[in-house]
Amino acid sequence: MQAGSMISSRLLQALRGAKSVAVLTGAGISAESGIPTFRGNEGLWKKFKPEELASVDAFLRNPDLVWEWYAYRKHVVRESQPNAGHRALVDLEALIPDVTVITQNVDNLHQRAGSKNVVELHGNITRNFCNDCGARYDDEAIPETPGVPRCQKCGGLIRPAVVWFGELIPPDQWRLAETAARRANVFFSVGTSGIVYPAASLPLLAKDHGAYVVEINTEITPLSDIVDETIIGKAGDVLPEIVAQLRSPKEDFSQ
Ligand code: BV8
Ligand code: ZN
Repeated sequence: MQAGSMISSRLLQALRGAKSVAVLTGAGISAESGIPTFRGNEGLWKKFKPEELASVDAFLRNPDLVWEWYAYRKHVVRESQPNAGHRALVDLEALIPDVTVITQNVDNLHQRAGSKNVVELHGNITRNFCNDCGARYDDEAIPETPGVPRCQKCGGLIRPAVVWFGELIPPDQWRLAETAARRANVFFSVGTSGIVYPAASLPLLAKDHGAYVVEINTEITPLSDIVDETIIGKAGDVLPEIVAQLRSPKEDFSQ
């Protein structure tokens, strides 16, 4: 499909009049950075099921296995770079007064790309804390031991600072996400399968508060039925195209 045609005039019009934009992102926006998605065919969950690894009891049952999985993902994240999709969201901040990125990702790539307002619904893999006393550890401070590292203060298990299944979204982050969704004139859902809640409830919340809701994904998802439009394409292609068309002066059809 010719690139120029994939951005509807309806979306451009909504963006041109927008004071506030919110963008929910999922693993799909980091796929082009080489970070495997969760549920795609090369998905991270392929070998395991989410509850087998990303939950407290999985960690307590087999801390070495869960820690090794996160140590592998930390390595993948460190070796990766933000891509054109992440950078387009930074560019958007210069064109729209208020842009909030609400991410389900834990890979820190929006922050590394330079996005100013990032809401981390599911935490951040580059941070860790002691499961017993809560002491915080950056990756550099983690003792280099085989298997799960132990807290130097109390001997407890150190875990990644991510939100596991069955754990609450940090209340301050959830409040920021809800506020951004409610006030958005345009709400994007980018690279998420729309399966994990409560994150997947945000597009509908935005729509109920009058936002024009647009999904950007390489395939149809459960959210496709409730959004105003779905753009089938890669985030790294579509988002830069939206920014380029927003930057170019409005075609004046009057002549
Ligand atoms: C909660 C952090 C209240 C860790 C993650 C039954 C039992 C127990 C719980 C539940 C249950 N039913 C529902 C629940 C609630 C549960 C849930 O939603 N489960 C789902 C599986 C049904 N949610 C929770 O537990 C949440 N907490 O509800 O608290 C509570 C408290 C106590 C008891 C009950 C409730 C916490 C959820 C957070 C879990 N943590 N991650 C880690 O990363 O290791 S979730 C994990 O999935 C990641 O964060 C990931 O971001 C997220 C969502 O996945 P996606 O990002 O959407 O990625 P996915 O691979 O699925 O899709 C990628 C998409 O991109 C695809 O659509 C693909 O087509 C597209 N794509 C690919 N390439 C591109 C692309 N798009 C554009 N461009 C491309 N290039
Ligand atoms: Zn401790």
